[in-house]
Amino acid sequence: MSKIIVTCAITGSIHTPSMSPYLPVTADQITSQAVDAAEAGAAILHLHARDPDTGKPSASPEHFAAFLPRIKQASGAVLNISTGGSAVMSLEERLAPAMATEPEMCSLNMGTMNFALYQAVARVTDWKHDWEKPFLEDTDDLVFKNTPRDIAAILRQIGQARGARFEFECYDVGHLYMLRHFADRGLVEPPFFIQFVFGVLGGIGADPENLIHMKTIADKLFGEDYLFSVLAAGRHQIPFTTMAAAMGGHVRVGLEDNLMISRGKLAERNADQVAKIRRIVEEMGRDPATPDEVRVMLGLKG
Ligand code: KMH
Ligand code: ZN
Repeated sequence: MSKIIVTCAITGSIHTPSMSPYLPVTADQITSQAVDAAEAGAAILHLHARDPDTGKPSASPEHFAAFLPRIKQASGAVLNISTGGSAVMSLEERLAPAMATEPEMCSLNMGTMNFALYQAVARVTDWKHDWEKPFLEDTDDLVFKNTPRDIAAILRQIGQARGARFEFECYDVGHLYMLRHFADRGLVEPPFFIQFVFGVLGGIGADPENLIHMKTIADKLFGEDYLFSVLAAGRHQIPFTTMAAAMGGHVRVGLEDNLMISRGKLAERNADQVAKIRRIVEEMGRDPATPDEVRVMLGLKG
């Protein structure tokens, strides 16, 4: 079977410090966890920043600059800068980190949606920082805004103008049609690296039938012109990435998507989740692609 692309999403903007003492928030923590994840087999590192004092998700280019060059130099991995940021940030804020650098790769969220975080909040009783509880409790009315105009702006400003390629985050079947629309308009060229996202409340649920359906429709819309990867929230992470690997797809793990390493046990490092999925996929006869192999597979500028 072909090489498998392992992405690791190091910290994200959903989980908060009270949920896990292992969630990296400072530049040193993000750097060391990212470099370890790359050593464990992740070829792509999906990156968000945090305010180092409070752990709050940050779109400050300075916070990104405190770790991006260090990770690049120490790992050689493909660095993928989030343009999703956090659902409470404006589009301008979300794009600032990618606009401040020359990213090889960025995420691009393919539709507007609800983004409720009930599961993430359920476990926490004691809050370390003042911002966490209101941030999480507000999600009943949270709209993650990614209109066609927003998507076109990202494709033009980050893709066409800066040469970045994308991890197209598709949280539902409709998002695949949105990507097809922009490909038809000529704003983006294949090969498309499509991240199927399962288990976010507001997007498609984590049921195996939905993975089959997402792939069936993606095959119909993109034929040979795409690669799919899978991420799933929380406890669905390893079952869904395992299914993706068995179907010839690619995988994303990391503390952005799931804080645990096994039932009831927090992951102490992102690298532990990478090592776990690596063991599974290697048993299936799939070898992790190196960063340079990924650059060829996805047509990155390098
Ligand atoms: N938080 C994930 C469900 C982004 O950074 O652009 C999707 C994500 C979004 O990684
Ligand atoms: Zn992200």
